[in-house]
Amino acid sequence: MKSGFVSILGRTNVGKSSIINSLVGEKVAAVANKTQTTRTVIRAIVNRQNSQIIFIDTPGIHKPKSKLGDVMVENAFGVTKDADVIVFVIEATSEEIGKGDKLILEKIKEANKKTILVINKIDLVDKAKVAKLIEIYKNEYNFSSIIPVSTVKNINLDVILDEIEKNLNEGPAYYDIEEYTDQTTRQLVEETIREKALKLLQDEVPHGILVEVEKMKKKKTMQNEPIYNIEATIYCLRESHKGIIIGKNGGMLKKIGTYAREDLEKMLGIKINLKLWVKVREDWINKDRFLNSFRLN
Ligand SMILES: Nc1nc2c(ncn2[C@@H]2O[C@H](COP(=O)(O)OP(=O)(O)OP(=O)(O)O)[C@@H](O)[C@H]2O)c(=O)[nH]1
Ligand SMILES: [Mg+2]
Repeated sequence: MKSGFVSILGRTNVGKSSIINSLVGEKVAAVANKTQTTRTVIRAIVNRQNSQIIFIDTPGIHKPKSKLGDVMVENAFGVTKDADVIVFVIEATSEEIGKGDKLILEKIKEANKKTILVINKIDLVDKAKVAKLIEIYKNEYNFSSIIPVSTVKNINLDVILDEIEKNLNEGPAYYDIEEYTDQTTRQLVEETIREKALKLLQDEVPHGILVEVEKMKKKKTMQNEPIYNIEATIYCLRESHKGIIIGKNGGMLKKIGTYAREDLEKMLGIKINLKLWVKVREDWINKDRFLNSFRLN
């Protein structure tokens, strides 16, 4: 039996969470075509015949514009220090090694661990471009392997698991076989609501959203069917954002709620009654007292 912790590191929006969701086969982490989608470090578990791989999804590396951003980047590099294997994800569309990737490469060289380079989104470019990127990166570090993949087209994803397994040491199963994440149901609910808000809202509004579940109670309907009554608050940075999140005649909030409910019903296998509120928590992304829960230990 082999096992180990695998940290997924990369710039924001390169597809780290998409890769993890696909490899685990469950929706573990929020995915959106926005920067800074993942805010916290999330564990996701893949059980194979002779191994258990524990993935650590990390917030994307970016130039922080808030205290929250500082914490996110710090956490991403922080957990990578404890990983057995690093999976460094870059985008196939890159022309060369940009600033962000350069910084990550420096940290990888410092860590000097077994590192697999994954070039994601190959569906967007031609083969010659991928070959050129491989050449550029080969000269930078002695990667255990370089794997071009497309997560949306499901190309080469299983190769990532094979390569990780090769690089793991012998070890026990750290998690029960039926577990696939360390997140609580409450966290999954909060992340699902935030993901819908991220997808539906524009500009700076979605980056200042924080979701907190206030109540979660299982009940029976009149027809004796089980139902989850969930109430949550969406916090935002300022009054003007609140109006945008609620939308004309409450339309935007309704949409966020409907999309989140549909996903959660599938995920949790139970009917859900979801109530959402919107409140302002003025500039919380720069206030320490709200950021403590994001800090690791
Ligand atoms: N075309 C294409 N798009 C992809 C692929 N993989 C992921 N995406 C898209 O890329 C966007 C970002 O994906 P995420 O998985 O949220 O990226 P991330 O690296 O986790 O981002 P952060 O959490 O912000 O660091 C989403 O819109 C995905 O659908 C791929 O193989 N091809
Ligand atoms: Mg992510």
